[in-house]
Amino acid sequence: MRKTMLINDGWRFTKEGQTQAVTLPHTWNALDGQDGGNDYYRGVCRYEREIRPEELSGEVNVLEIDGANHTARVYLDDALLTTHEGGYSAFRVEIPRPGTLAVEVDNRDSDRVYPQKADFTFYGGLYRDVKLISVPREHFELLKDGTPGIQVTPLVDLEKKQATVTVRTWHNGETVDITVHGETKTVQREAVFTIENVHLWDGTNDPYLYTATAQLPSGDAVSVRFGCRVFEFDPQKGFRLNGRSYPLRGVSRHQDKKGKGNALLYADHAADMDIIREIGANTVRLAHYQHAQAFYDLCDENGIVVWAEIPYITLHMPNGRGNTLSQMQELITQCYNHPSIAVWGLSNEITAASAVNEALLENHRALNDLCHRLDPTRKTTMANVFMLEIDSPILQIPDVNSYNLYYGWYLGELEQTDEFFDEYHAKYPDRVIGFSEYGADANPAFHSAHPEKGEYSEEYQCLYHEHMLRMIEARPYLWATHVWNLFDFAADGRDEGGKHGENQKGLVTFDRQTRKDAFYLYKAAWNRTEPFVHLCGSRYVNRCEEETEIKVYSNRSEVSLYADGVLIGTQSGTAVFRFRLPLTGEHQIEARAGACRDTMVIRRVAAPDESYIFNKAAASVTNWFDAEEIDPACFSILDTLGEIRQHPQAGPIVEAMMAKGASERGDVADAVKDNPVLQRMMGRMTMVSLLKQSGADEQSIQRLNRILQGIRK
Ligand code: ADA
Repeated sequence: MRKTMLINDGWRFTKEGQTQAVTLPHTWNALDGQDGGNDYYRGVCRYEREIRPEELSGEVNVLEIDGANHTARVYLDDALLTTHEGGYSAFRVEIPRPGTLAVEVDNRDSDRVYPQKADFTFYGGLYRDVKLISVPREHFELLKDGTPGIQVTPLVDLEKKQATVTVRTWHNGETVDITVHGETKTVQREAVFTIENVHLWDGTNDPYLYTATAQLPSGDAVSVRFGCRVFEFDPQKGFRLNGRSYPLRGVSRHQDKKGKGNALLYADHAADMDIIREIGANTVRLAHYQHAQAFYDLCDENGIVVWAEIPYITLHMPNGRGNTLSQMQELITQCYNHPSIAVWGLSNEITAASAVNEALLENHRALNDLCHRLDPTRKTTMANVFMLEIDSPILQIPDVNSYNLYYGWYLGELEQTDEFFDEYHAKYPDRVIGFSEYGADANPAFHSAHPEKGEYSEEYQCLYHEHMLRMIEARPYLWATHVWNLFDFAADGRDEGGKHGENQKGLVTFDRQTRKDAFYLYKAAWNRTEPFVHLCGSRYVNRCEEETEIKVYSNRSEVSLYADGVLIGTQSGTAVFRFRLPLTGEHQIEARAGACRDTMVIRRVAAPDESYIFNKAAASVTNWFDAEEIDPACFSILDTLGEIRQHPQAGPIVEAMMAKGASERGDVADAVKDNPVLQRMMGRMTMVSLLKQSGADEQSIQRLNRILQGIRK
């Protein structure tokens, strides 16, 4: 018999000489990792617990630690039992006798353990479950890479409606009884089963799961669920599930939450999955590391197709090669049986801070080969940064490609996303391409009648995503698209958009309490089961425009708008419904679609509500520039950098201005200057948007405009 016991209680936690009692899951960065300043505690802390004789009830007793970020050293009565490098995968070690168990957890800088440079907080701690597994002398393998001891490979023949299920086991006995779908076979290690009239794991429609069980004569048994499905990737038709088109449209998720850090409970995971189901996504990218087994289980149960990855991110470390391979080995070993997983992600934006050189290529080839060796049934992918040239040799390594693009947020205009994919697809029609990240930050406190990037307004986030939704719908060849991110998350180094330490690209706030308006755009496009209607701008109460836009998101095809009980209009369409409404005083607004209702109150005010404006300086630039008379026969800040650059008189003026700005920004600017992709992209931007993004003040923008207006085109 096998006994698995949680030992989350009774721990003593010591940080900098101070000891306190804690219950796992626990992180020491729950608060300082989320409050900005990039100053959260990164050090070595110690967790201790007595292991009592009665807790070691097996002939062999194994400790399982599901997550210790990022390096753990495990001691029993001060003797080192094991060291584990990698903060997001599980590991096990045998506990030979009772005693004092101590786990030293280390989240200091390292030149060999990933991640070290990334836009999220590296919370230190024993932040997942810790267990004791007691087994007889004859038992399934436990130690190697945290293996479940059983591996199930279902291969489906769709025409015959048949699955061939190969079950492999690792154990130290002679024979094993393996049972699948009511049939038991006694074998040494491996058995093959045929399931006729197979019930498919069919995504969100019907995520049917089978169970495979293996038992040894000693009584030790393991049991896993598996699903029978066919995933295909077509460069023209995109993703296919079980032989039919099934575009993967969804979101990314980080594993942290306001006030808790990464120390989540099962209820937190389940609540996140409920939100994924509510928005109607059929895929999730579990970024940027191995997530809790509980979450992959939830994806299996809910039919959510998963992109799983390791934290090989931003910067290639010459000493980190072994760590990328061991993290991938653990990811695949521990997650192989999850039917929801479609791809293994090799790296994320790895060329953001590293050159594409032989060391980088070799590390990716080694990872790619490892994935194929451990799992010939799945594809590999990478999430590439927008600056990576599309003819880069690194794109030839993974089976399918993907890009993270933020045109229309950090740099460039929304339409450049469309152009990027059109160019890529025209040049490489035989390559599978996806859109692994896109998003725009929004703080639900900020609002705007004329949404612009950089405002952090909910309204700009909506416009951004409306564009991306249209862009995606027009390009069915995109195998997967993932919004960055479903939830705001901690990046302690950030300080922007009115919050410290948060990346606010979430469609839902960090505490999961507020669904931003953009959430409902995707819900309208993706959720086919729960009819709803949503009024945008319910937090944008005080408006000073004479006539305002009322926007409604709904998955119904007809929406009616009422103001103060009077019908304003009825519109047919999909997802987005726009109405104009003259504002006089305070108005009760109601949207109706079938039996669904949503209401809000808005009111006319004399002057803009300052509390809605994040960047007051940039807002005044916008106002000035909207009102100014600009002579189109002459150059102005409305022209693109590319157009101005080509003119013999205007060109040198902007070049000199750009060079001055660059010298103030140091090494980042060098990367921009030498990067042809960035240069091309900047060439397509208007001078005013470039200047605003670089933080130029109103006066200097006006000055440049006056100079340019003096030069005829
Ligand atoms: C990168 C990175 C993400 C994310 C994003 C952002 O693309 O892959 O981790 O943080 O930037 O929001 O800037």
